[in-house]
Amino acid sequence: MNEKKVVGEKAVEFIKDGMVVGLGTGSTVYYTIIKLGQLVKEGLLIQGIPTSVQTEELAKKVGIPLVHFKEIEQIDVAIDGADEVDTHLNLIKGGGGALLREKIIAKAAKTFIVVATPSKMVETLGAFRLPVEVVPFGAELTEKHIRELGCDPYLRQLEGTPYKTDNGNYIIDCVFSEISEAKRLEEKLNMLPGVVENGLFVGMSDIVISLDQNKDVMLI
Ligand code: ABF
Repeated sequence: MNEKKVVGEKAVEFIKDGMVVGLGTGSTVYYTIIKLGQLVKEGLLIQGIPTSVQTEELAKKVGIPLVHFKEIEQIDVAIDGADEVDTHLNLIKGGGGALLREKIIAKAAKTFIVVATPSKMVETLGAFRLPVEVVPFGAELTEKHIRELGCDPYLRQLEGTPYKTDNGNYIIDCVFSEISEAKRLEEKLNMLPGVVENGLFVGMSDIVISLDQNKDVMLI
């Protein structure tokens, strides 16, 4: 069974004619976008707002009409993946490097739906390194401030040079091991000069679509 496909495609049941849809980034929401493209070909009338250049290209390829923020009143539904989902539906996101645009769109959406296979479900966040987007200027100093919050920070590399996000920033992946006070940590990180955003999505998820022990789709 292709768990990502089953979970990703289930999310399209929440999409109706006339909606503005936030399109997430990653290998699970990939299936959501493919399915939406098929439905658009069959007449579904939606407008998409992508959370990354990668998603923008995929949406164009499958024929989902895209719209810019200035042309809309609001985002009806945003659908996205996650790296970890805890029992309070708090998330770690950003493994794919798109966390800033993902968080902007998730926050703006009336409903934020997360598509996550069972391997993403955890008791407590933190086994996955927490991505933090920082401006390149003084990143070495920002990394020191982040370390003082109690983690081992690693500047994300790509082919031997610092990885650059769609926004031209760096990503520092932080080994916290266990994050028990996600809201506090999210706020402390974003207070640091040089930090643009971090991958803790606290209290933002409205629905999580996953699979139960019998591999049946479940909504949390
Ligand atoms: C995206 O989905 C990223 O934030 C995250 O890294 C990625 C992980 O999801 P998947 O396993 O579906 O690729 O939103």
